[in-house]
Amino acid sequence: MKKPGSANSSNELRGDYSQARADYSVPQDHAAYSDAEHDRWCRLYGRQVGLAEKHAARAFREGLARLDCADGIPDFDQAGAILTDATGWRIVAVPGFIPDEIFFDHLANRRFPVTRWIREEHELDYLVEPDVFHDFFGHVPMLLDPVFADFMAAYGAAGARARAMDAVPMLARIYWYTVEFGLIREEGEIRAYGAGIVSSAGETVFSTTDPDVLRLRFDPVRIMRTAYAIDDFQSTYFVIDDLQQLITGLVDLDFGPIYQRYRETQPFPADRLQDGDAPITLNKIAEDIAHD
Ligand code: HBI
Ligand code: FE
Repeated sequence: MKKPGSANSSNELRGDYSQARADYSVPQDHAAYSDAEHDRWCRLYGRQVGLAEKHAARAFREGLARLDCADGIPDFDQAGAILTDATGWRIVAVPGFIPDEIFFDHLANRRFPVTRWIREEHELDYLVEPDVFHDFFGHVPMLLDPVFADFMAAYGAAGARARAMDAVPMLARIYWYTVEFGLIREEGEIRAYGAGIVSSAGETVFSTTDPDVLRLRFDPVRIMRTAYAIDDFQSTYFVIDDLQQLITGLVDLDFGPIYQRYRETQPFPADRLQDGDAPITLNKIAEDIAHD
């Protein structure tokens, strides 16, 4: 996926923006996908669903199962009806990365923009921009969870203030370290709920099992002050105790004073501890279970 908040002239982007409406939505044109494209989806799906069984959060696995989309690139209207039934969200097709203010507005109104095109055969393991596999497989299952669905809408609604205060990069780090690369403690294990993780084979295993990567307790201010890499596995992940923490930790937080205080400061590099950090180790989690 693309770095949130990054400047982009549309000619660098690979989707077809020529037919897009003012809100950047386009028809999905489901009938236009080739057999080869559906087949590519099926192979990506098959690989990731197996890894998700082991390493993804329960909400993700349950949402994915309900979407019933193993057999080809999903029809957004059909799958969207399941989503709307669950949490009132809708899917809108987009050509790819869209401007911040349009993206925020869609989320605030419970519309999730899903890129319509699928990656090429040589990109099965990695691509920089979001495609339909990342956007749909990665993001839509979590939107079937009512708590997560509310959090995402609140995130979108927070966009206007971040823009007015010139602090979009700080808000974008929240998205990055939760929606894209979030980890959760569940049944004594570290599991993934972030779309950037669950749509990547390598990072699903790395983020949940690497003994050395930094895993920090969820801390909104620490997150807003932490830089991130868009072209490699993350070197720090933030771990929530349950999805409700996204509401109690973020939706009830007054971001204005935090933006004011830190928006001019240099973010922390992602690959090292800061004073006061208490990293979570996999051993520590195993010990906690032993003592439960
Ligand atoms: N557009 N299609 C798409 N997908 C994104 O994840 C996305 C975007 N535009 C802006 C954006 N993300 C970020 O800037 C915000 O999360 C801050
Ligand atoms: Fe994404």
